[in-house]
Amino acid sequence: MLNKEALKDTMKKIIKIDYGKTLEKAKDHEKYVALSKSIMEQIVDRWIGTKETYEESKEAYYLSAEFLMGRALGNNLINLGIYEDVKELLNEMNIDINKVEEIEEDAGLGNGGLGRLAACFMDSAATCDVPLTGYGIRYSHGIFRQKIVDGFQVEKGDNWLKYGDPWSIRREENTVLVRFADQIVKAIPYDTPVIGYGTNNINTLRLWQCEPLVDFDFELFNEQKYDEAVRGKNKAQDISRVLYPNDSNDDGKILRLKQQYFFVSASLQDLIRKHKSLNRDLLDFAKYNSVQLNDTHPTVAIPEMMRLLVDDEELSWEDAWEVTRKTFAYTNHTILSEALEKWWNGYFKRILPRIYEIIEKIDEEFIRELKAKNYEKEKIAEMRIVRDDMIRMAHLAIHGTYATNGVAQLHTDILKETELNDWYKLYPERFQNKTNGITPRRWIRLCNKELSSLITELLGTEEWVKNLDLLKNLEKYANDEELLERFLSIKDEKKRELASYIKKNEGIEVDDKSIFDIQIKRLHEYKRQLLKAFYILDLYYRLKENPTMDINPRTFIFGAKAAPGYFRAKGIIKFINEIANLVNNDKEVNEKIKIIFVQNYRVSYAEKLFPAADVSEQISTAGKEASGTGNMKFMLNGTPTLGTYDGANVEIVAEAGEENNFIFGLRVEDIKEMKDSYDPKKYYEEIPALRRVVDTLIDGTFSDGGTGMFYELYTSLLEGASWHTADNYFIFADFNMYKDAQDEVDNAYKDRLEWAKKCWLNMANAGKFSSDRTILQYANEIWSVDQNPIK
Ligand code: B1N
Repeated sequence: MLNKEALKDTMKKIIKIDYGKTLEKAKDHEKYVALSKSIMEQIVDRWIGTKETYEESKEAYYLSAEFLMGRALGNNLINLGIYEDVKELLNEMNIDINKVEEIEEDAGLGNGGLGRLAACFMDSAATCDVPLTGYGIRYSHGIFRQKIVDGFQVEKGDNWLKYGDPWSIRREENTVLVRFADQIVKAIPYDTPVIGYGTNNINTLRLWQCEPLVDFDFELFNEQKYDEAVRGKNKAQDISRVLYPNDSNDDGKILRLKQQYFFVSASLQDLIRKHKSLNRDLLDFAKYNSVQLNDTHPTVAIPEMMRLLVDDEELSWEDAWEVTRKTFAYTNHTILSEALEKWWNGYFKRILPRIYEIIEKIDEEFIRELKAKNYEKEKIAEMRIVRDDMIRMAHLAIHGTYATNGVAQLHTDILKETELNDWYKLYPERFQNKTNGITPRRWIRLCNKELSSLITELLGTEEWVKNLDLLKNLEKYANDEELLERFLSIKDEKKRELASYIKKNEGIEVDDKSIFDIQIKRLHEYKRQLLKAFYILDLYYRLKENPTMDINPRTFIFGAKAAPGYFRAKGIIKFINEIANLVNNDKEVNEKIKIIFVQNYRVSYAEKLFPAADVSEQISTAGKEASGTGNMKFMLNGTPTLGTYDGANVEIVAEAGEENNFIFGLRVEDIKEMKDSYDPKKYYEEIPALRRVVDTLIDGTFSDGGTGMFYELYTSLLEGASWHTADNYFIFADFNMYKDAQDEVDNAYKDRLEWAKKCWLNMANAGKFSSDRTILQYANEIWSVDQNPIK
């Protein structure tokens, strides 16, 4: 299949042309670039063919401010089915494939789950031959690189392009102009192939880079005003310079608004141009195009589409509205109020005055619609799009689209019954659920080759990588001791690999025989890393009191970035690291427990963590985590969940069985009931163990370096703050139940085979959580696009 000689020759040529040297003298990153470009050469024809085939019928587009792609090389080799061949070839050339893979920088153009979901969707669409193109921003700098210094998070710039970007092609000829009131810029597309697994289809991720119209002002230069001569250039490049590092948090900054409008306008111009070039009527636009809005971040697409159709294409307002509303669909990813985007209309008036006019007109017509339906004044005020000088993007998104979906059943139910209930009553037919998924290619086939081989051996085929429901056939091995031993030895191997990676990166020795208890996700109060921290500290004190306590040795692992401006989240990181410092340096408990906070958690680190996990921590306050997707990655790698009834945990447990997981804590209904009377002080006073660990925030046990972080955390729990009630994520109320569940975990782990069985049954029941299933539901139930395999 793979022509090794040809690949080798191409690599050699590229190293000559690009670096002016021979292969023998090439650096690892040069070999990486040469190999990647050689693969690009091999796929270009199929890429072109896919594009041409797709143009014949309806296509879908995924507009997203974030695509958290991670590394490309290993994944592309796996999807092309040539990983082993290339590994062999490199071996013959005295090159270690692992080294070449490890040199690649992550494309970290996203924050967390929302951005990674977009990346999984791209992989699944390509694999399932679904005509889906991704549109986003080619940030020069992705999510910051995190260092831990003295226990504090320190942010460094991310420079993912330092070795170039061999996986993208700059398409100068498809440049479009984007106009703001104060500036006109060029949007230049960079296309990256999205290679499906086991198919000839190759889809496209098109990311826009912002550049100035004129590079350089020669007149100013000649007047020796050097700074001014490049000022316009810098101002334009600012727009695609850096990803906003907020996850589940809205930062109403003018530059962020410019980013959103920039990529949305460029993408829609691109679509309209293509539609017209195929000689299609604009009134038929929605017949050929369906555009998914990934959260509200690209919602300015709705008024921008109106502007393009009415002002530029001279459609009537009514026709344009009809086309627009039939084109877009909206996915909601959160109900946290601080994450719901609201823009001050002053920004719009200043930067995008025509867009603001259009939004006002949409709002006026909406009010008319509600009045005609006899809505009361107050209800109208609550639902309208512009209120108190703020534009509420979720309202615009629901009103201006034909479908709104949540990302897990529980989340969708909460949207319909509570958060968006008014909207559900107004447009019941628009609401849908699309439970998230993850791609099995990256999240097991690539990152856990050992377990993948075992599965393939048992099933006698690799089909499961494309049809994850086949894993169900593995259930019958759940009592096969010999098989479970093989599973456990793979887990052990992955744990040893992780341990040595941790040793190298964090400089800490971990016991690879201990339970690896892992919580990896963005740092946020609602995700309750603090609950786990309190539990560990309590366990530490119990061990000190009772050194012979019989527990399995455990390594508690955290990985999390905090938004740079999120003071409390940073305080929690410092607190965890203070506990780690105490515990890890105490010889008395060292054989039993250890705490690792891995630095710079990201996609490529995740690929090492998920396969090595014994316990998956999914402990958010019920009702707050829309779905979660890390929970699915653990499950697929055979790891039981220790979690609350929240997000997709509910569905995970329904598939894998409650008896194979550890579910605890308050449920959505419980919280609803006790919300108004909740008094965390009562728990604090009545549970001495809780009080003891909470008090360490203020009693001098630990130091926050004089930042006031710990005191602030303490008061947020016991007193609340101007914007929230005390302990508003119910950590105290769940503390004892979490502790009990943790004890159960410890107990269950003692029986190795019983434990392995739980792991196995989780893996065997993970089929539902393939993003192939999710993407086909979007294709069938929202976009109405057909799978379209190329010849
Ligand atoms: O989206 C994921 C879900 O699995 C998670 O539960 C959810 O928290 C996450 C503003 C967000 N919701 N909202 C965001 C990201 C960036 C930003 O600037 C909000 N991320 C989620 C996938 O559905």
